[in-house]
Amino acid sequence: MSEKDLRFNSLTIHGGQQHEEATGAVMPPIFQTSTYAQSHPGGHKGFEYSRTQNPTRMALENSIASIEGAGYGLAFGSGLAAIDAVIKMLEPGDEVISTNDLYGGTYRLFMQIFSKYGIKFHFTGMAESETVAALVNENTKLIWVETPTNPMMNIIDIEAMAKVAKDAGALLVVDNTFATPYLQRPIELGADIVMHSATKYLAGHSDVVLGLLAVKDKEVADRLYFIQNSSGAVCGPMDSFLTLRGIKTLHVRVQRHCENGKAIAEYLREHPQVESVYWPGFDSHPNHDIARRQMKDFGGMVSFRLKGDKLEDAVAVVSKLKVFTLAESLGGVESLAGHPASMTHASIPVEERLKTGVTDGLVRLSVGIEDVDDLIADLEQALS
Ligand code: P1T
Repeated sequence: MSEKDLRFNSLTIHGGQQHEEATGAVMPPIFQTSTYAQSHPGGHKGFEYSRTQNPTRMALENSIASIEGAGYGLAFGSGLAAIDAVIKMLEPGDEVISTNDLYGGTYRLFMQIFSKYGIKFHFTGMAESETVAALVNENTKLIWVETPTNPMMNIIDIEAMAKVAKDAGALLVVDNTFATPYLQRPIELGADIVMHSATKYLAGHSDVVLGLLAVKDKEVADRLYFIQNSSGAVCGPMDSFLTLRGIKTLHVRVQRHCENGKAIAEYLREHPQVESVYWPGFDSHPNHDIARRQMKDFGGMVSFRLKGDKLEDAVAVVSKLKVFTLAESLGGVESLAGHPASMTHASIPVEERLKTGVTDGLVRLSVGIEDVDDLIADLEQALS
């Protein structure tokens, strides 16, 4: 059976993988080597130096290409390193249109690093594609989408954005960290590049920091391979191995994250201390119909705002949680809680974050795969 006949749950395990030739090892060995012997200059077996290629990293790169339905995969030392490589394809004077609700570190990279080099960033809500189309000009080279967004769970129509990007002659990049390819496959919807903080659901166990790109076309992939090798922000073989191992259970984990996320969102919606809950599965969530169309389910990320919207109340709730850990990050098997305004989104200027709804009383939950009754009991005691 060829790989193209395999369904998603089989691709997470087998996609792009081969048993190791020398021993038949089912998992790729952790090739902990910086370099490779040559019989004469240029006489090598396809590997010269581990910044350029490493067999364990390559197994991971083949896996992400396979599960995203892309032609090519690239792995980096962090999600931000992957984003950094994408923006390095641009030149001074080029412009990017980005969602205004996005991970604070992405915003910081755009505004505090790349703005200095003459790249211009426009930030806008992307609920409607007309808003984005109105910002297009002859310098627009890239459209940056995160969906669902971090932390407001806004849903952006990937197909509609692909059309705007195509009309503009720009590339569409989708940060698929929150959804994962189990829930959403942006390349099939017209994206050129899919980006992941694999630190999150793909690796899935809060033990790795790593970034991935999945790329549709060879021409774009070659430009990115050149940057990956020239700038050198690659991940090591051990982290590549751990991420590859995580991906093999992605489908079962995310299925449970979704079930638990739904139960928690519904519990919070009924809670008297909670003002609003942001979870794309609610009929009332903005662009819920698009989420229903482009995602298989609604994920395990849930944000909520407390009544009164006070900093001290949000801090008290996240500090009282016991099964949920108060921590940055998301997407691991264990449940985490965060306070975006002071943690993950603190690098966004306050007036900007308030515009997107990241107020002081907002709490973000990464719902893990524990017994959901324990998670609800924990929230109950923290909110009481
Ligand atoms: O942390 P790193 O692997 O470099 O990935 C950055 C990143 C990119 N995109 C999204 C949507 C993200 O959520 C992140 C990292 N986010 C967190 C650490 C967080 O707690 O939101």
